[in-house]
Amino acid sequence: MLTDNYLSRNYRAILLSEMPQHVLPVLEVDGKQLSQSLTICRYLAREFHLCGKTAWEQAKVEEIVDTMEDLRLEVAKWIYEKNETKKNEISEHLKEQVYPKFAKILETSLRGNEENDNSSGYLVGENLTLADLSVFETLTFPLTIHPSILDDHIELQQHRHRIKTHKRLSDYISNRPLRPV
Ligand SMILES: N[C@@H](CCC(=O)N[C@@H](CS)C(=O)NCC(=O)O)C(=O)O
Repeated sequence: MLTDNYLSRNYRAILLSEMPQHVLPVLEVDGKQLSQSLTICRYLAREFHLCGKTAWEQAKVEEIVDTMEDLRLEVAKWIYEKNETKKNEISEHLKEQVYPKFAKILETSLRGNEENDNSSGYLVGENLTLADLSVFETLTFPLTIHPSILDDHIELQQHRHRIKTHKRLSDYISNRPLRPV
């Protein structure tokens, strides 16, 4: 049973001081605490069999997760920039260079999986993996600031829809609270 505790800013400072690395997120399992978001993702993926079936599939899943971390770092530049002029420049760079580059990488991965006789519509192998979740989640915030990112990428739109409507995910995705960045 997962409890998703999102904290208001007021409680955050108090709680952070009690966290092992004084940052969030932290996963608590049976009273034990685990820091680092990607470590948490990989642990949960192993627990719930979302890492790929073979060593090769596992590597391909990690390749996509690491690629999404590269995208997240690019978007973070926009989030943390305070100067309006520079922020607009980063926004243009994201729209003209960064999103198209990552969209191409993801389309190639989707097509590569199909060419390996996987008609699942997932990124790696025949089943949902952490790679699909990582792509879905990493694009969620950018789509709120740049809603047209996927306009020219029908396969990625279909992939997003597939994750959003997955029977084990749709309730959670449609009912979870919006998170300020
Ligand atoms: N590499 C860490 C970074 C964790 C991190 O920097 N978390 C931020 C929030 S995104 C935090 O808790 N900062 C302290 C604060 O908000 O005061 C991870 O991915 O979990």
